[in-house]
Amino acid sequence: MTQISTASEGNAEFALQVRQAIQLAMYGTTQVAVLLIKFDELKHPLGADSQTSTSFGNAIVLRIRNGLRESDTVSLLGNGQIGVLLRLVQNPQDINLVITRLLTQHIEPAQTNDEVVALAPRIGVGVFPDHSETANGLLDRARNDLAQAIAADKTHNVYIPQTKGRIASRLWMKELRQAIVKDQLFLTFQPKVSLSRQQVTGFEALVRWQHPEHGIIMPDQFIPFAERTGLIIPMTLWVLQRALQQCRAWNESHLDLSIAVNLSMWNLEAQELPEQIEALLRDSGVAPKNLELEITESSIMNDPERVIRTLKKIRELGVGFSIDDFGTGYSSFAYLTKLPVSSIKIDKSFVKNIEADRDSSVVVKSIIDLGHNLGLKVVAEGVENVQTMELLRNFQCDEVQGYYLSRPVNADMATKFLLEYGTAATDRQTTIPVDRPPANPLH
Ligand code: G
Ligand code: G
Ligand code: MN
Repeated sequence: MTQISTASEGNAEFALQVRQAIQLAMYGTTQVAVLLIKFDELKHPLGADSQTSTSFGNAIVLRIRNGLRESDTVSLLGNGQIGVLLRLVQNPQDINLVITRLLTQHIEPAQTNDEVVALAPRIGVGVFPDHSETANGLLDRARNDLAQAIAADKTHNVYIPQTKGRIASRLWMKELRQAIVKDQLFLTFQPKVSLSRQQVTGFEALVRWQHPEHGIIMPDQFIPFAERTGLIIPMTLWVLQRALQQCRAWNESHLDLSIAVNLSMWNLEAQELPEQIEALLRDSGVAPKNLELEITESSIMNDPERVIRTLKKIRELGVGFSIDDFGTGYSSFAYLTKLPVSSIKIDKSFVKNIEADRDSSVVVKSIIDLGHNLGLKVVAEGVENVQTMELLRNFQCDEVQGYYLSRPVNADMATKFLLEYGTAATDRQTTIPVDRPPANPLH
């Protein structure tokens, strides 16, 4: 798809392609980079308005193109410049890699019709969304960057990606912000059931987005984005508030239940979190012991000392913590004993296979024993059939969660499920049938 245009039409054509690339990236999470390359020694041949200079320029364009991906574009522009458009940049560091490759690959002499010219490229860079969100903005930025590099007698300025909070997609950002304000988010609830007491001990709140055009969007599709943009903070507060409100309703009906809410790394790094949780608990009237916060191993690792301080403050309020997706993160065995957690949730990737796969079952059994030896409650997630549940019971697992019991469902269905199975306060010791799956409220 790499295209080559003549210098005269190159500028307009290139700008158009940059514009189209930005429009696409607006809805995605990739970046777009514009590189402007100027070859010092080529001023004359490329600048001259002649057949020779154009074919010479085209030869260089072809050479550059060989080092790029199919989706990238190389154009011969005016002023002895070559434009490179990188459309689908997944990793910000790739931009510097491409620049380095261009500099090392194209520095050797090139042969024109009558002379050998040493190539000394300079490169300027403009990146969406870091530097601008318009094609002209990116081109201006790349031109300025190039001029600066030339003035400083450097080959290029190193592109420094904006780290946290980099806005990858303005449209999503705007829509997601509105989703919170316009109440397009809603919660589903998935029960956790105690194997020894055969009662519902609590629900995990899982957020969904009812998008006006795209329908229901699952969290996998917007949480990573919310995390990148910082929107995860107001979103989590919203989830906490609604989850507590629902928990309060259940508690008022004398159902002694806890509610679990997932936190992300960003939440844990915010200093205000303990106060905010304290305020939300106070406003909702839910007993702190009935709130459980799920955190992952990897969300702790960025700044463990600080996160542990935050966790301890929240723990002092009486709120419980569990480690979610246990076994998939960077191992934090060193921290496991230092964290104020009360339970671990074994990741569903291990649980799913325990009847078929001996390795998985050994891992699951070992995690259960490890948890118990540390005085922790152990929950298995992703329980999809009765065999798995019975095996977990043999392994002395404390609680189970998964499609076999119930998918995440709305509050009314969750309440129905509760009344069917009983909780600590209802005193209805209904047993979970072993011969057939429980009625799935979704079907
Ligand atoms: O609900 P399930 O469908 O698809 O969730 C997918 C992922 O999204 C899980 O890893 C889950 O922990 C996460 N998730 C769901 N709801 C929330 C939420 O309210 N906050 C955060 N941070 N993650 C959530
Ligand atoms: O990361 P976390 O554990 O918070 O994610 C919970 C996710 O697991 C949600 O997406 C939820 O829909 C999903 N889930 C819950 N029970 C099951 C199950 O039995 N099987 C599978 N495959 N996914 C499940
Ligand atoms: Mn979870």
